[in-house]
Amino acid sequence: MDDRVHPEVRRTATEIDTMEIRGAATIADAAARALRTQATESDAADAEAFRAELRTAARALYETRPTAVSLPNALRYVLRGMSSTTVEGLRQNVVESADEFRARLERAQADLGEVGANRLRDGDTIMTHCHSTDALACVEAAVEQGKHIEAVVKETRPRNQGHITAKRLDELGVPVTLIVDSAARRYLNDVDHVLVGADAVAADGSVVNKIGTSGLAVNARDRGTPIMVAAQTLKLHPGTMTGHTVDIEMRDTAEVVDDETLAELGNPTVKNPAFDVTPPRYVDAIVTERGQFPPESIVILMRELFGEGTSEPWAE
Ligand code: RUB
Repeated sequence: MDDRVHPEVRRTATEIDTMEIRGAATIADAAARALRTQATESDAADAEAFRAELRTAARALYETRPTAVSLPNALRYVLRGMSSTTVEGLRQNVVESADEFRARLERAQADLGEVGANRLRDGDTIMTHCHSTDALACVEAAVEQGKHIEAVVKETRPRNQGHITAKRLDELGVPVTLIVDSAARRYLNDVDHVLVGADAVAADGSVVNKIGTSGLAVNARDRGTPIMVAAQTLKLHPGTMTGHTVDIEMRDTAEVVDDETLAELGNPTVKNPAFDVTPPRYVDAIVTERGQFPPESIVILMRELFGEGTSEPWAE
């Protein structure tokens, strides 16, 4: 890594890569915080060197994981704030835009939670997949409204993020039933909503989320269970408006099976995609801080937010 990249930024990049920092919103928040540190600690000699240093740090963060669009959206937001012509001015710009970004993220999640909570009735049971802070914000708001909510939580192999969800729901006082992923269809008759988050939402309303979401959505549609996606506008993917597709991360096969077992099995090929794409026809509502949208009309919100598209965060 370029030695202008501050150790704190390196550490954040490593933690995103190894998934100690994970989940689209949390990754975006950590990236904004890291750029802030890069700015406050920079000893760049002039404004041009400062800008170059920040762009280099942003690229190091960007190159960690490819799917969550909240990451480039965060980097773009912070870098766009750089308008001054002096180092001190630029430093101030980055600090302000990073702080503003992080505050907006927190507020958006709380606002989205209120919108999502309105879809949940007292006594409802939800089914979750993976761990999404946006999805949990909806449950938290519903609980705060005095509604009794229960949850069926899919463990979410191979990394079992469902365990984090189970713990958080327990902290909210929500009774949890934990199931293996392949038991989801059996329990779909017992639930009122499937509630998941998103790493990216494309212009056609497709939802990119943890692998297994699309199969869950197809099964839920078959059973007539509504599918609600909690995704603050930070998850909207501007590039998809101009035809770009979302890159699906392939992770280390050691997450699926260890080397010893693999050898015992005769070394089969192992694939470990981290995310999949749920077509819009399987999604009932995308819940954002700007209200809820049928997936097919999310592009209207995207045009309003991004115009007709954006370039790489460091190219502006
Ligand atoms: C996390 C995941 C989450 C989204 C949304 O995958 O798919 O559903 O990122 O999370 P991973 P949030 O564990 O591989 O990062 O709502 O917190 O942004």
